[in-house]
Amino acid sequence: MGFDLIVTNGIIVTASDVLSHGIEIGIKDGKISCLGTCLPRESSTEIIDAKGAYITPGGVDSHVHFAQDNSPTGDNWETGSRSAIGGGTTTVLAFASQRKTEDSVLPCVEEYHKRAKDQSYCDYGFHLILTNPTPSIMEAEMPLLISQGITSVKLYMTYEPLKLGDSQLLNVLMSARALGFTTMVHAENSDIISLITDRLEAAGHTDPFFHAISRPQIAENEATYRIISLAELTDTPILIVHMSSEIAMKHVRKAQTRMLPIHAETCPQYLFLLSERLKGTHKDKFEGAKCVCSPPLRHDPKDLEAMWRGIANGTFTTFSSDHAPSTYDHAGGKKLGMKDGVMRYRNIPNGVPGVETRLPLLFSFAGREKDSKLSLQRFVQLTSSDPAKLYGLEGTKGSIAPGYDADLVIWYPETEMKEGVVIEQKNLHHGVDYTPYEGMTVKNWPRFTILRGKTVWDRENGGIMGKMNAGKFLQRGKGRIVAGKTGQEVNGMLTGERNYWY
Ligand code: DUC
Ligand code: ZN
Ligand code: ZN
Repeated sequence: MGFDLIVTNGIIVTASDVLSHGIEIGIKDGKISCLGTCLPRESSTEIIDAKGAYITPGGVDSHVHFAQDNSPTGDNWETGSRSAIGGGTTTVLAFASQRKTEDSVLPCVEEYHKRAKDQSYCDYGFHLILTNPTPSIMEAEMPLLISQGITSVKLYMTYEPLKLGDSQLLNVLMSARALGFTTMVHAENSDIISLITDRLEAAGHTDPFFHAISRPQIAENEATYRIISLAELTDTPILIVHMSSEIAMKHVRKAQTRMLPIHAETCPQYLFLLSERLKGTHKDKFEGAKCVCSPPLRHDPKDLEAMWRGIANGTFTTFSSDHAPSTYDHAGGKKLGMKDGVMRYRNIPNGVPGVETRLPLLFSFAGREKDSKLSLQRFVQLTSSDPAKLYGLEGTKGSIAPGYDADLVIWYPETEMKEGVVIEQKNLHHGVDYTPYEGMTVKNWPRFTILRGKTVWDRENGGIMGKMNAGKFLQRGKGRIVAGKTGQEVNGMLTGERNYWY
């Protein structure tokens, strides 16, 4: 039994360990078959020398938007997934988005499958965005989707075409508890945002900077507390996506201390970018549109520091890109927010690209040095192993261990990366025409990305090596709770009180 590939001379990092230098990875039929020393070679065995560098599991980006109807100028599956592998991500979880007018989700799921089929460079799955959770969808269609490997939903508390009211949220949470799907929530208070937006508009404050003014931290704070309360009441695990504010994050931390199964995600933009970026440049004030995303970029470096604390101390379970691509210089992209020379932030499509830069940005701050912001193991947890567990990919994705898919990132040894890498749009592989991280230096970049034992990214020899149809749809199992557990009593209720009605 020979190996197809042996990766030698590296330092393997998993969610729990940094192994000794030189443990080899033996790969057969796309899977890791063993870790060991002096693995037997055959003439047909390919050898990759990691040159003493770190090897981490292929990235699992559990929050990307590709080929969605509401961002037609950004990435399709070809460009989005190509960008993923160029930055070390081997699995993406994207969205199939139900329209409010649809009373079945099956056609929309089928449509999103079609968009991705044979178009992806990396493995992929779908979350379902539920905007009209009718009883028949929840009772008949959700079990079917779960059996087909779509085991998570995203709910919105804001955005008119997407948002659910509290009673709808409660009903979906109760279904989630009964059926075992994972629930992601976009938590911002819709009415606060609408009120401020209308008043800003009336006062003529419509340029991109006012996007941040229209969605203050208190809107995230209130919605976060509310959804945690609804999840506590219904005893349902949730993950609050793209968190940006310390005041909101503290509710998560407090819930976790009580062992409630409340998870949270943050994204690169909330660790690195501030609202001043929304002011654009001298040359082009509208350029601030490039950084319009929701929740918005916050004002103070202390806000970034707070998110870094959540990264390091375990409050966040996942670190995703929320890659939400809209071309800047396109009438149907970010320029929708500019009409007859007037800037109107409320018409700017929300989102920033980031699927390719996610891993290098965070890896730059991971390490064993005193001033590292997070450990290497924590890097793996956040970017790969914990999203895999939460979204039903445990045992297949997110670790370097026998039986797992051979998805790897091989970084550069520090000796070959003294100057780091400057992030430049011209070197990225997405379909968008900018990166918000232009000019930033990261310490390292994936030298190789390996997907199921095949090299799909070789930075020095041709770059993208994978094929557009190499990525396969991942039929996911039910996710597992990573933080806390179900079965906790509700604050202020009698023991077992919920049993009267639940
Ligand atoms: N916010 C979202 O909720 N979705 C996509 C992009 C964004 O900024
Ligand atoms: Zn969102
Ligand atoms: Zn999103």
